[in-house]
Amino acid sequence: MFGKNCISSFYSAMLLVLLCCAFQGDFSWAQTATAADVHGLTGRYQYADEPETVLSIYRQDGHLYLNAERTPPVELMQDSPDHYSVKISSTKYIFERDAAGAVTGLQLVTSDGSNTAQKVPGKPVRYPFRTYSREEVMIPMRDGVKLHAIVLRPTDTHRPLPFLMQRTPYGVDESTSGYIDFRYPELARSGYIFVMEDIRGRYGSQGQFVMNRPVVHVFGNRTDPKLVDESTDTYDTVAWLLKHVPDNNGRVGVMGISYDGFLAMMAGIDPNPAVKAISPQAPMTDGWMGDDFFHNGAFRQTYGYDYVLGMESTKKDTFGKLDGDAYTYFLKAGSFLNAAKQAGLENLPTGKAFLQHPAYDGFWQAMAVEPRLTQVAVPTLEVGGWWDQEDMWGTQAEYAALEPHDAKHEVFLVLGPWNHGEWARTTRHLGALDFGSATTDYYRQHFEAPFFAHYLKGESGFDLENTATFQTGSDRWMRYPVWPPKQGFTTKNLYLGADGGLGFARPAGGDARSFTVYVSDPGNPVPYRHRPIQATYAPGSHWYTWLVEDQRFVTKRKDVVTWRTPVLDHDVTVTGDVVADIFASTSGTDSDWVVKLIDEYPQDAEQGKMAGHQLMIAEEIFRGRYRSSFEHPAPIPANTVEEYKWSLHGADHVFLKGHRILVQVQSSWFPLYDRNPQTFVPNIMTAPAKSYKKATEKIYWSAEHPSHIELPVTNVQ
Ligand code: PG9
Repeated sequence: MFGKNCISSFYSAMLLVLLCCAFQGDFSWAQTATAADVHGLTGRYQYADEPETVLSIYRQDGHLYLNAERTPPVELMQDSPDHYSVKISSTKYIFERDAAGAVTGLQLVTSDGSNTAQKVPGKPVRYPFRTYSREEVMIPMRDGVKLHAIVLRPTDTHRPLPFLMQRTPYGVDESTSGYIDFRYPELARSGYIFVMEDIRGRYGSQGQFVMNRPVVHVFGNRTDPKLVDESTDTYDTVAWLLKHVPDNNGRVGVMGISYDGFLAMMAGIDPNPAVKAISPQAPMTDGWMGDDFFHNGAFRQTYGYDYVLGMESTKKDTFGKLDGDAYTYFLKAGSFLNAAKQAGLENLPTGKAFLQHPAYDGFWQAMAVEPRLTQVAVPTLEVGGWWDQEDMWGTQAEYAALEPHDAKHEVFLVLGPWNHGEWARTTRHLGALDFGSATTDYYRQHFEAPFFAHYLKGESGFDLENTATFQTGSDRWMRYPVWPPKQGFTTKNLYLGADGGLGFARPAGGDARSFTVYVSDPGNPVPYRHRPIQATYAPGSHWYTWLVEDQRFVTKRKDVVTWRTPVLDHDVTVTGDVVADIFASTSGTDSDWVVKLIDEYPQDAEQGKMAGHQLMIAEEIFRGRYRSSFEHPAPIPANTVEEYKWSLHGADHVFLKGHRILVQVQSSWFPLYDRNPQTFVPNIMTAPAKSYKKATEKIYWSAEHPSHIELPVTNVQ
């Protein structure tokens, strides 16, 4: 989920706290600082590690104000010399001084911790902000159900403006003037009528919520009130807005991240003709194949559990259940059925679906979006992150489905070094990684804002021809005519070999001795991130950065096997889809296979906190029972070598000279993924305790069964 509950970076949290305090009116409870008090306080303050975030303190009419690029002015009230606060929030603002009394920094203290921005030379910046009028409306759909929406119009112009709409299951009440300035700084400055709508059955909207509601209407049929879906609800909303909101220019853009990204794509399927641009960002696209709920058939147990309880227990979000370590909780529960029963999840619609539809049957197929993408109806900007912990699949899958139909050249793709939705924030970091500049701001300023300005207002300045990626390792923006790029790239096989070696030479040995063996024990599964594992969206949860976590926390386990190249004597650039092609046997009759392609940083001090870091570049799980068919699982013949081939997703990464490339294989990723009992049972969700058995796993690297990773490379001979 991307939204109010998941602001992960300290800076964003700070700014959000500030935002909540802006425009609250009466500050009479605290004192106003005098001119003498504020001497030396005004100016600019910058965080050393996030220099793009500048706090500006200025004085006006005897009052002291703070503002930042995303934070409309908020008055600072003096509590004591150098100690300030704002109304409502408990955040404290403490000015720091050196021995001579000169102000050196501004410390912000929240319940999450504190951080100091250093005072830097320069006059305070007065960022421009619009204010918006705010109207709540109930919009009738074709079946009579009314959807709740908030319409925010800039108050400084009556010029006809386009609509920019976001539809969401996460509630729109927080959509105030200040929120728009905070959340969409570039778009807010550009000028749109923002519309935020609660989807059917959520928050202020009437009707029944259906998780990822499948498309059911007959294309082109505008009237049948029985056949409603998110596409028809968007169509009807747009028709109403055009008629009822004055001073609009007749054009509508729809954007959103994740669930809202799924909804943005729905706006482009059999669209209202006024929809002129959509941007599905990390869109949930196929919840079984590779997005939120399953990956290649392996069930995302903690995510499914937390998300469905959070979304289907009530009409409003109730995230953050489950105290303690999720690893212990799910291990103790045994099967998912037991865990679901403990929480009452087995009676919620999607909880029931998990239990009754473990395979890729009609239930999940009806929800999948790609089969609907058989034409490009609207200019589309797809956006995704290399380390998206929730919907990595959706962006790349939607682009792949749309691109072959892009005769008019209206499908665009941007992929960057981000977790789920991070591009909406201002940061140059992800976990311990530092990309040297705020790639998020670059994306919004160079791609997102110009895209909408071009298609909704006819402005020039959108110069993205096809696709752009932020290439990690080299840390630079690249542009390609198509993703994955074809020209200049060759797919090379990176073979697993003897003694944990990894290289581009095909192995020559026989099966009898050319394998690596480990025991996978469902009683002691491999954790997917370091423990304790908090509930997905709980405060302080490490969910947001687990894909960039240093893999050394599991490398020494006997059930995680590693292959390594020698230290690279030149850069190796991987650009495109990374595919695992693994030959393996199991002593059981079912098994999971996890393959991780890792960049191992050198162990030298120059690397700072990245020294020795094992960074996953591409990684994915495959549930063995689905090797021949996702619809009809079948047991694996015990102790027989089988081939498993699956995508680890796209990457654009330079393994730098001095680094090593690693491949790790393991058979569990717990508790994000439920445990495979390793004995074939018809439904793993209800697997009896006795079916969970240790298995001896063999990964082959022989001439006949040469396990390898397909790498699209540019600079390997
Ligand atoms: N990843 C979330 C989600 C989307 C669609 C279905 C289920 C979950 C989200 O961030 O909205």
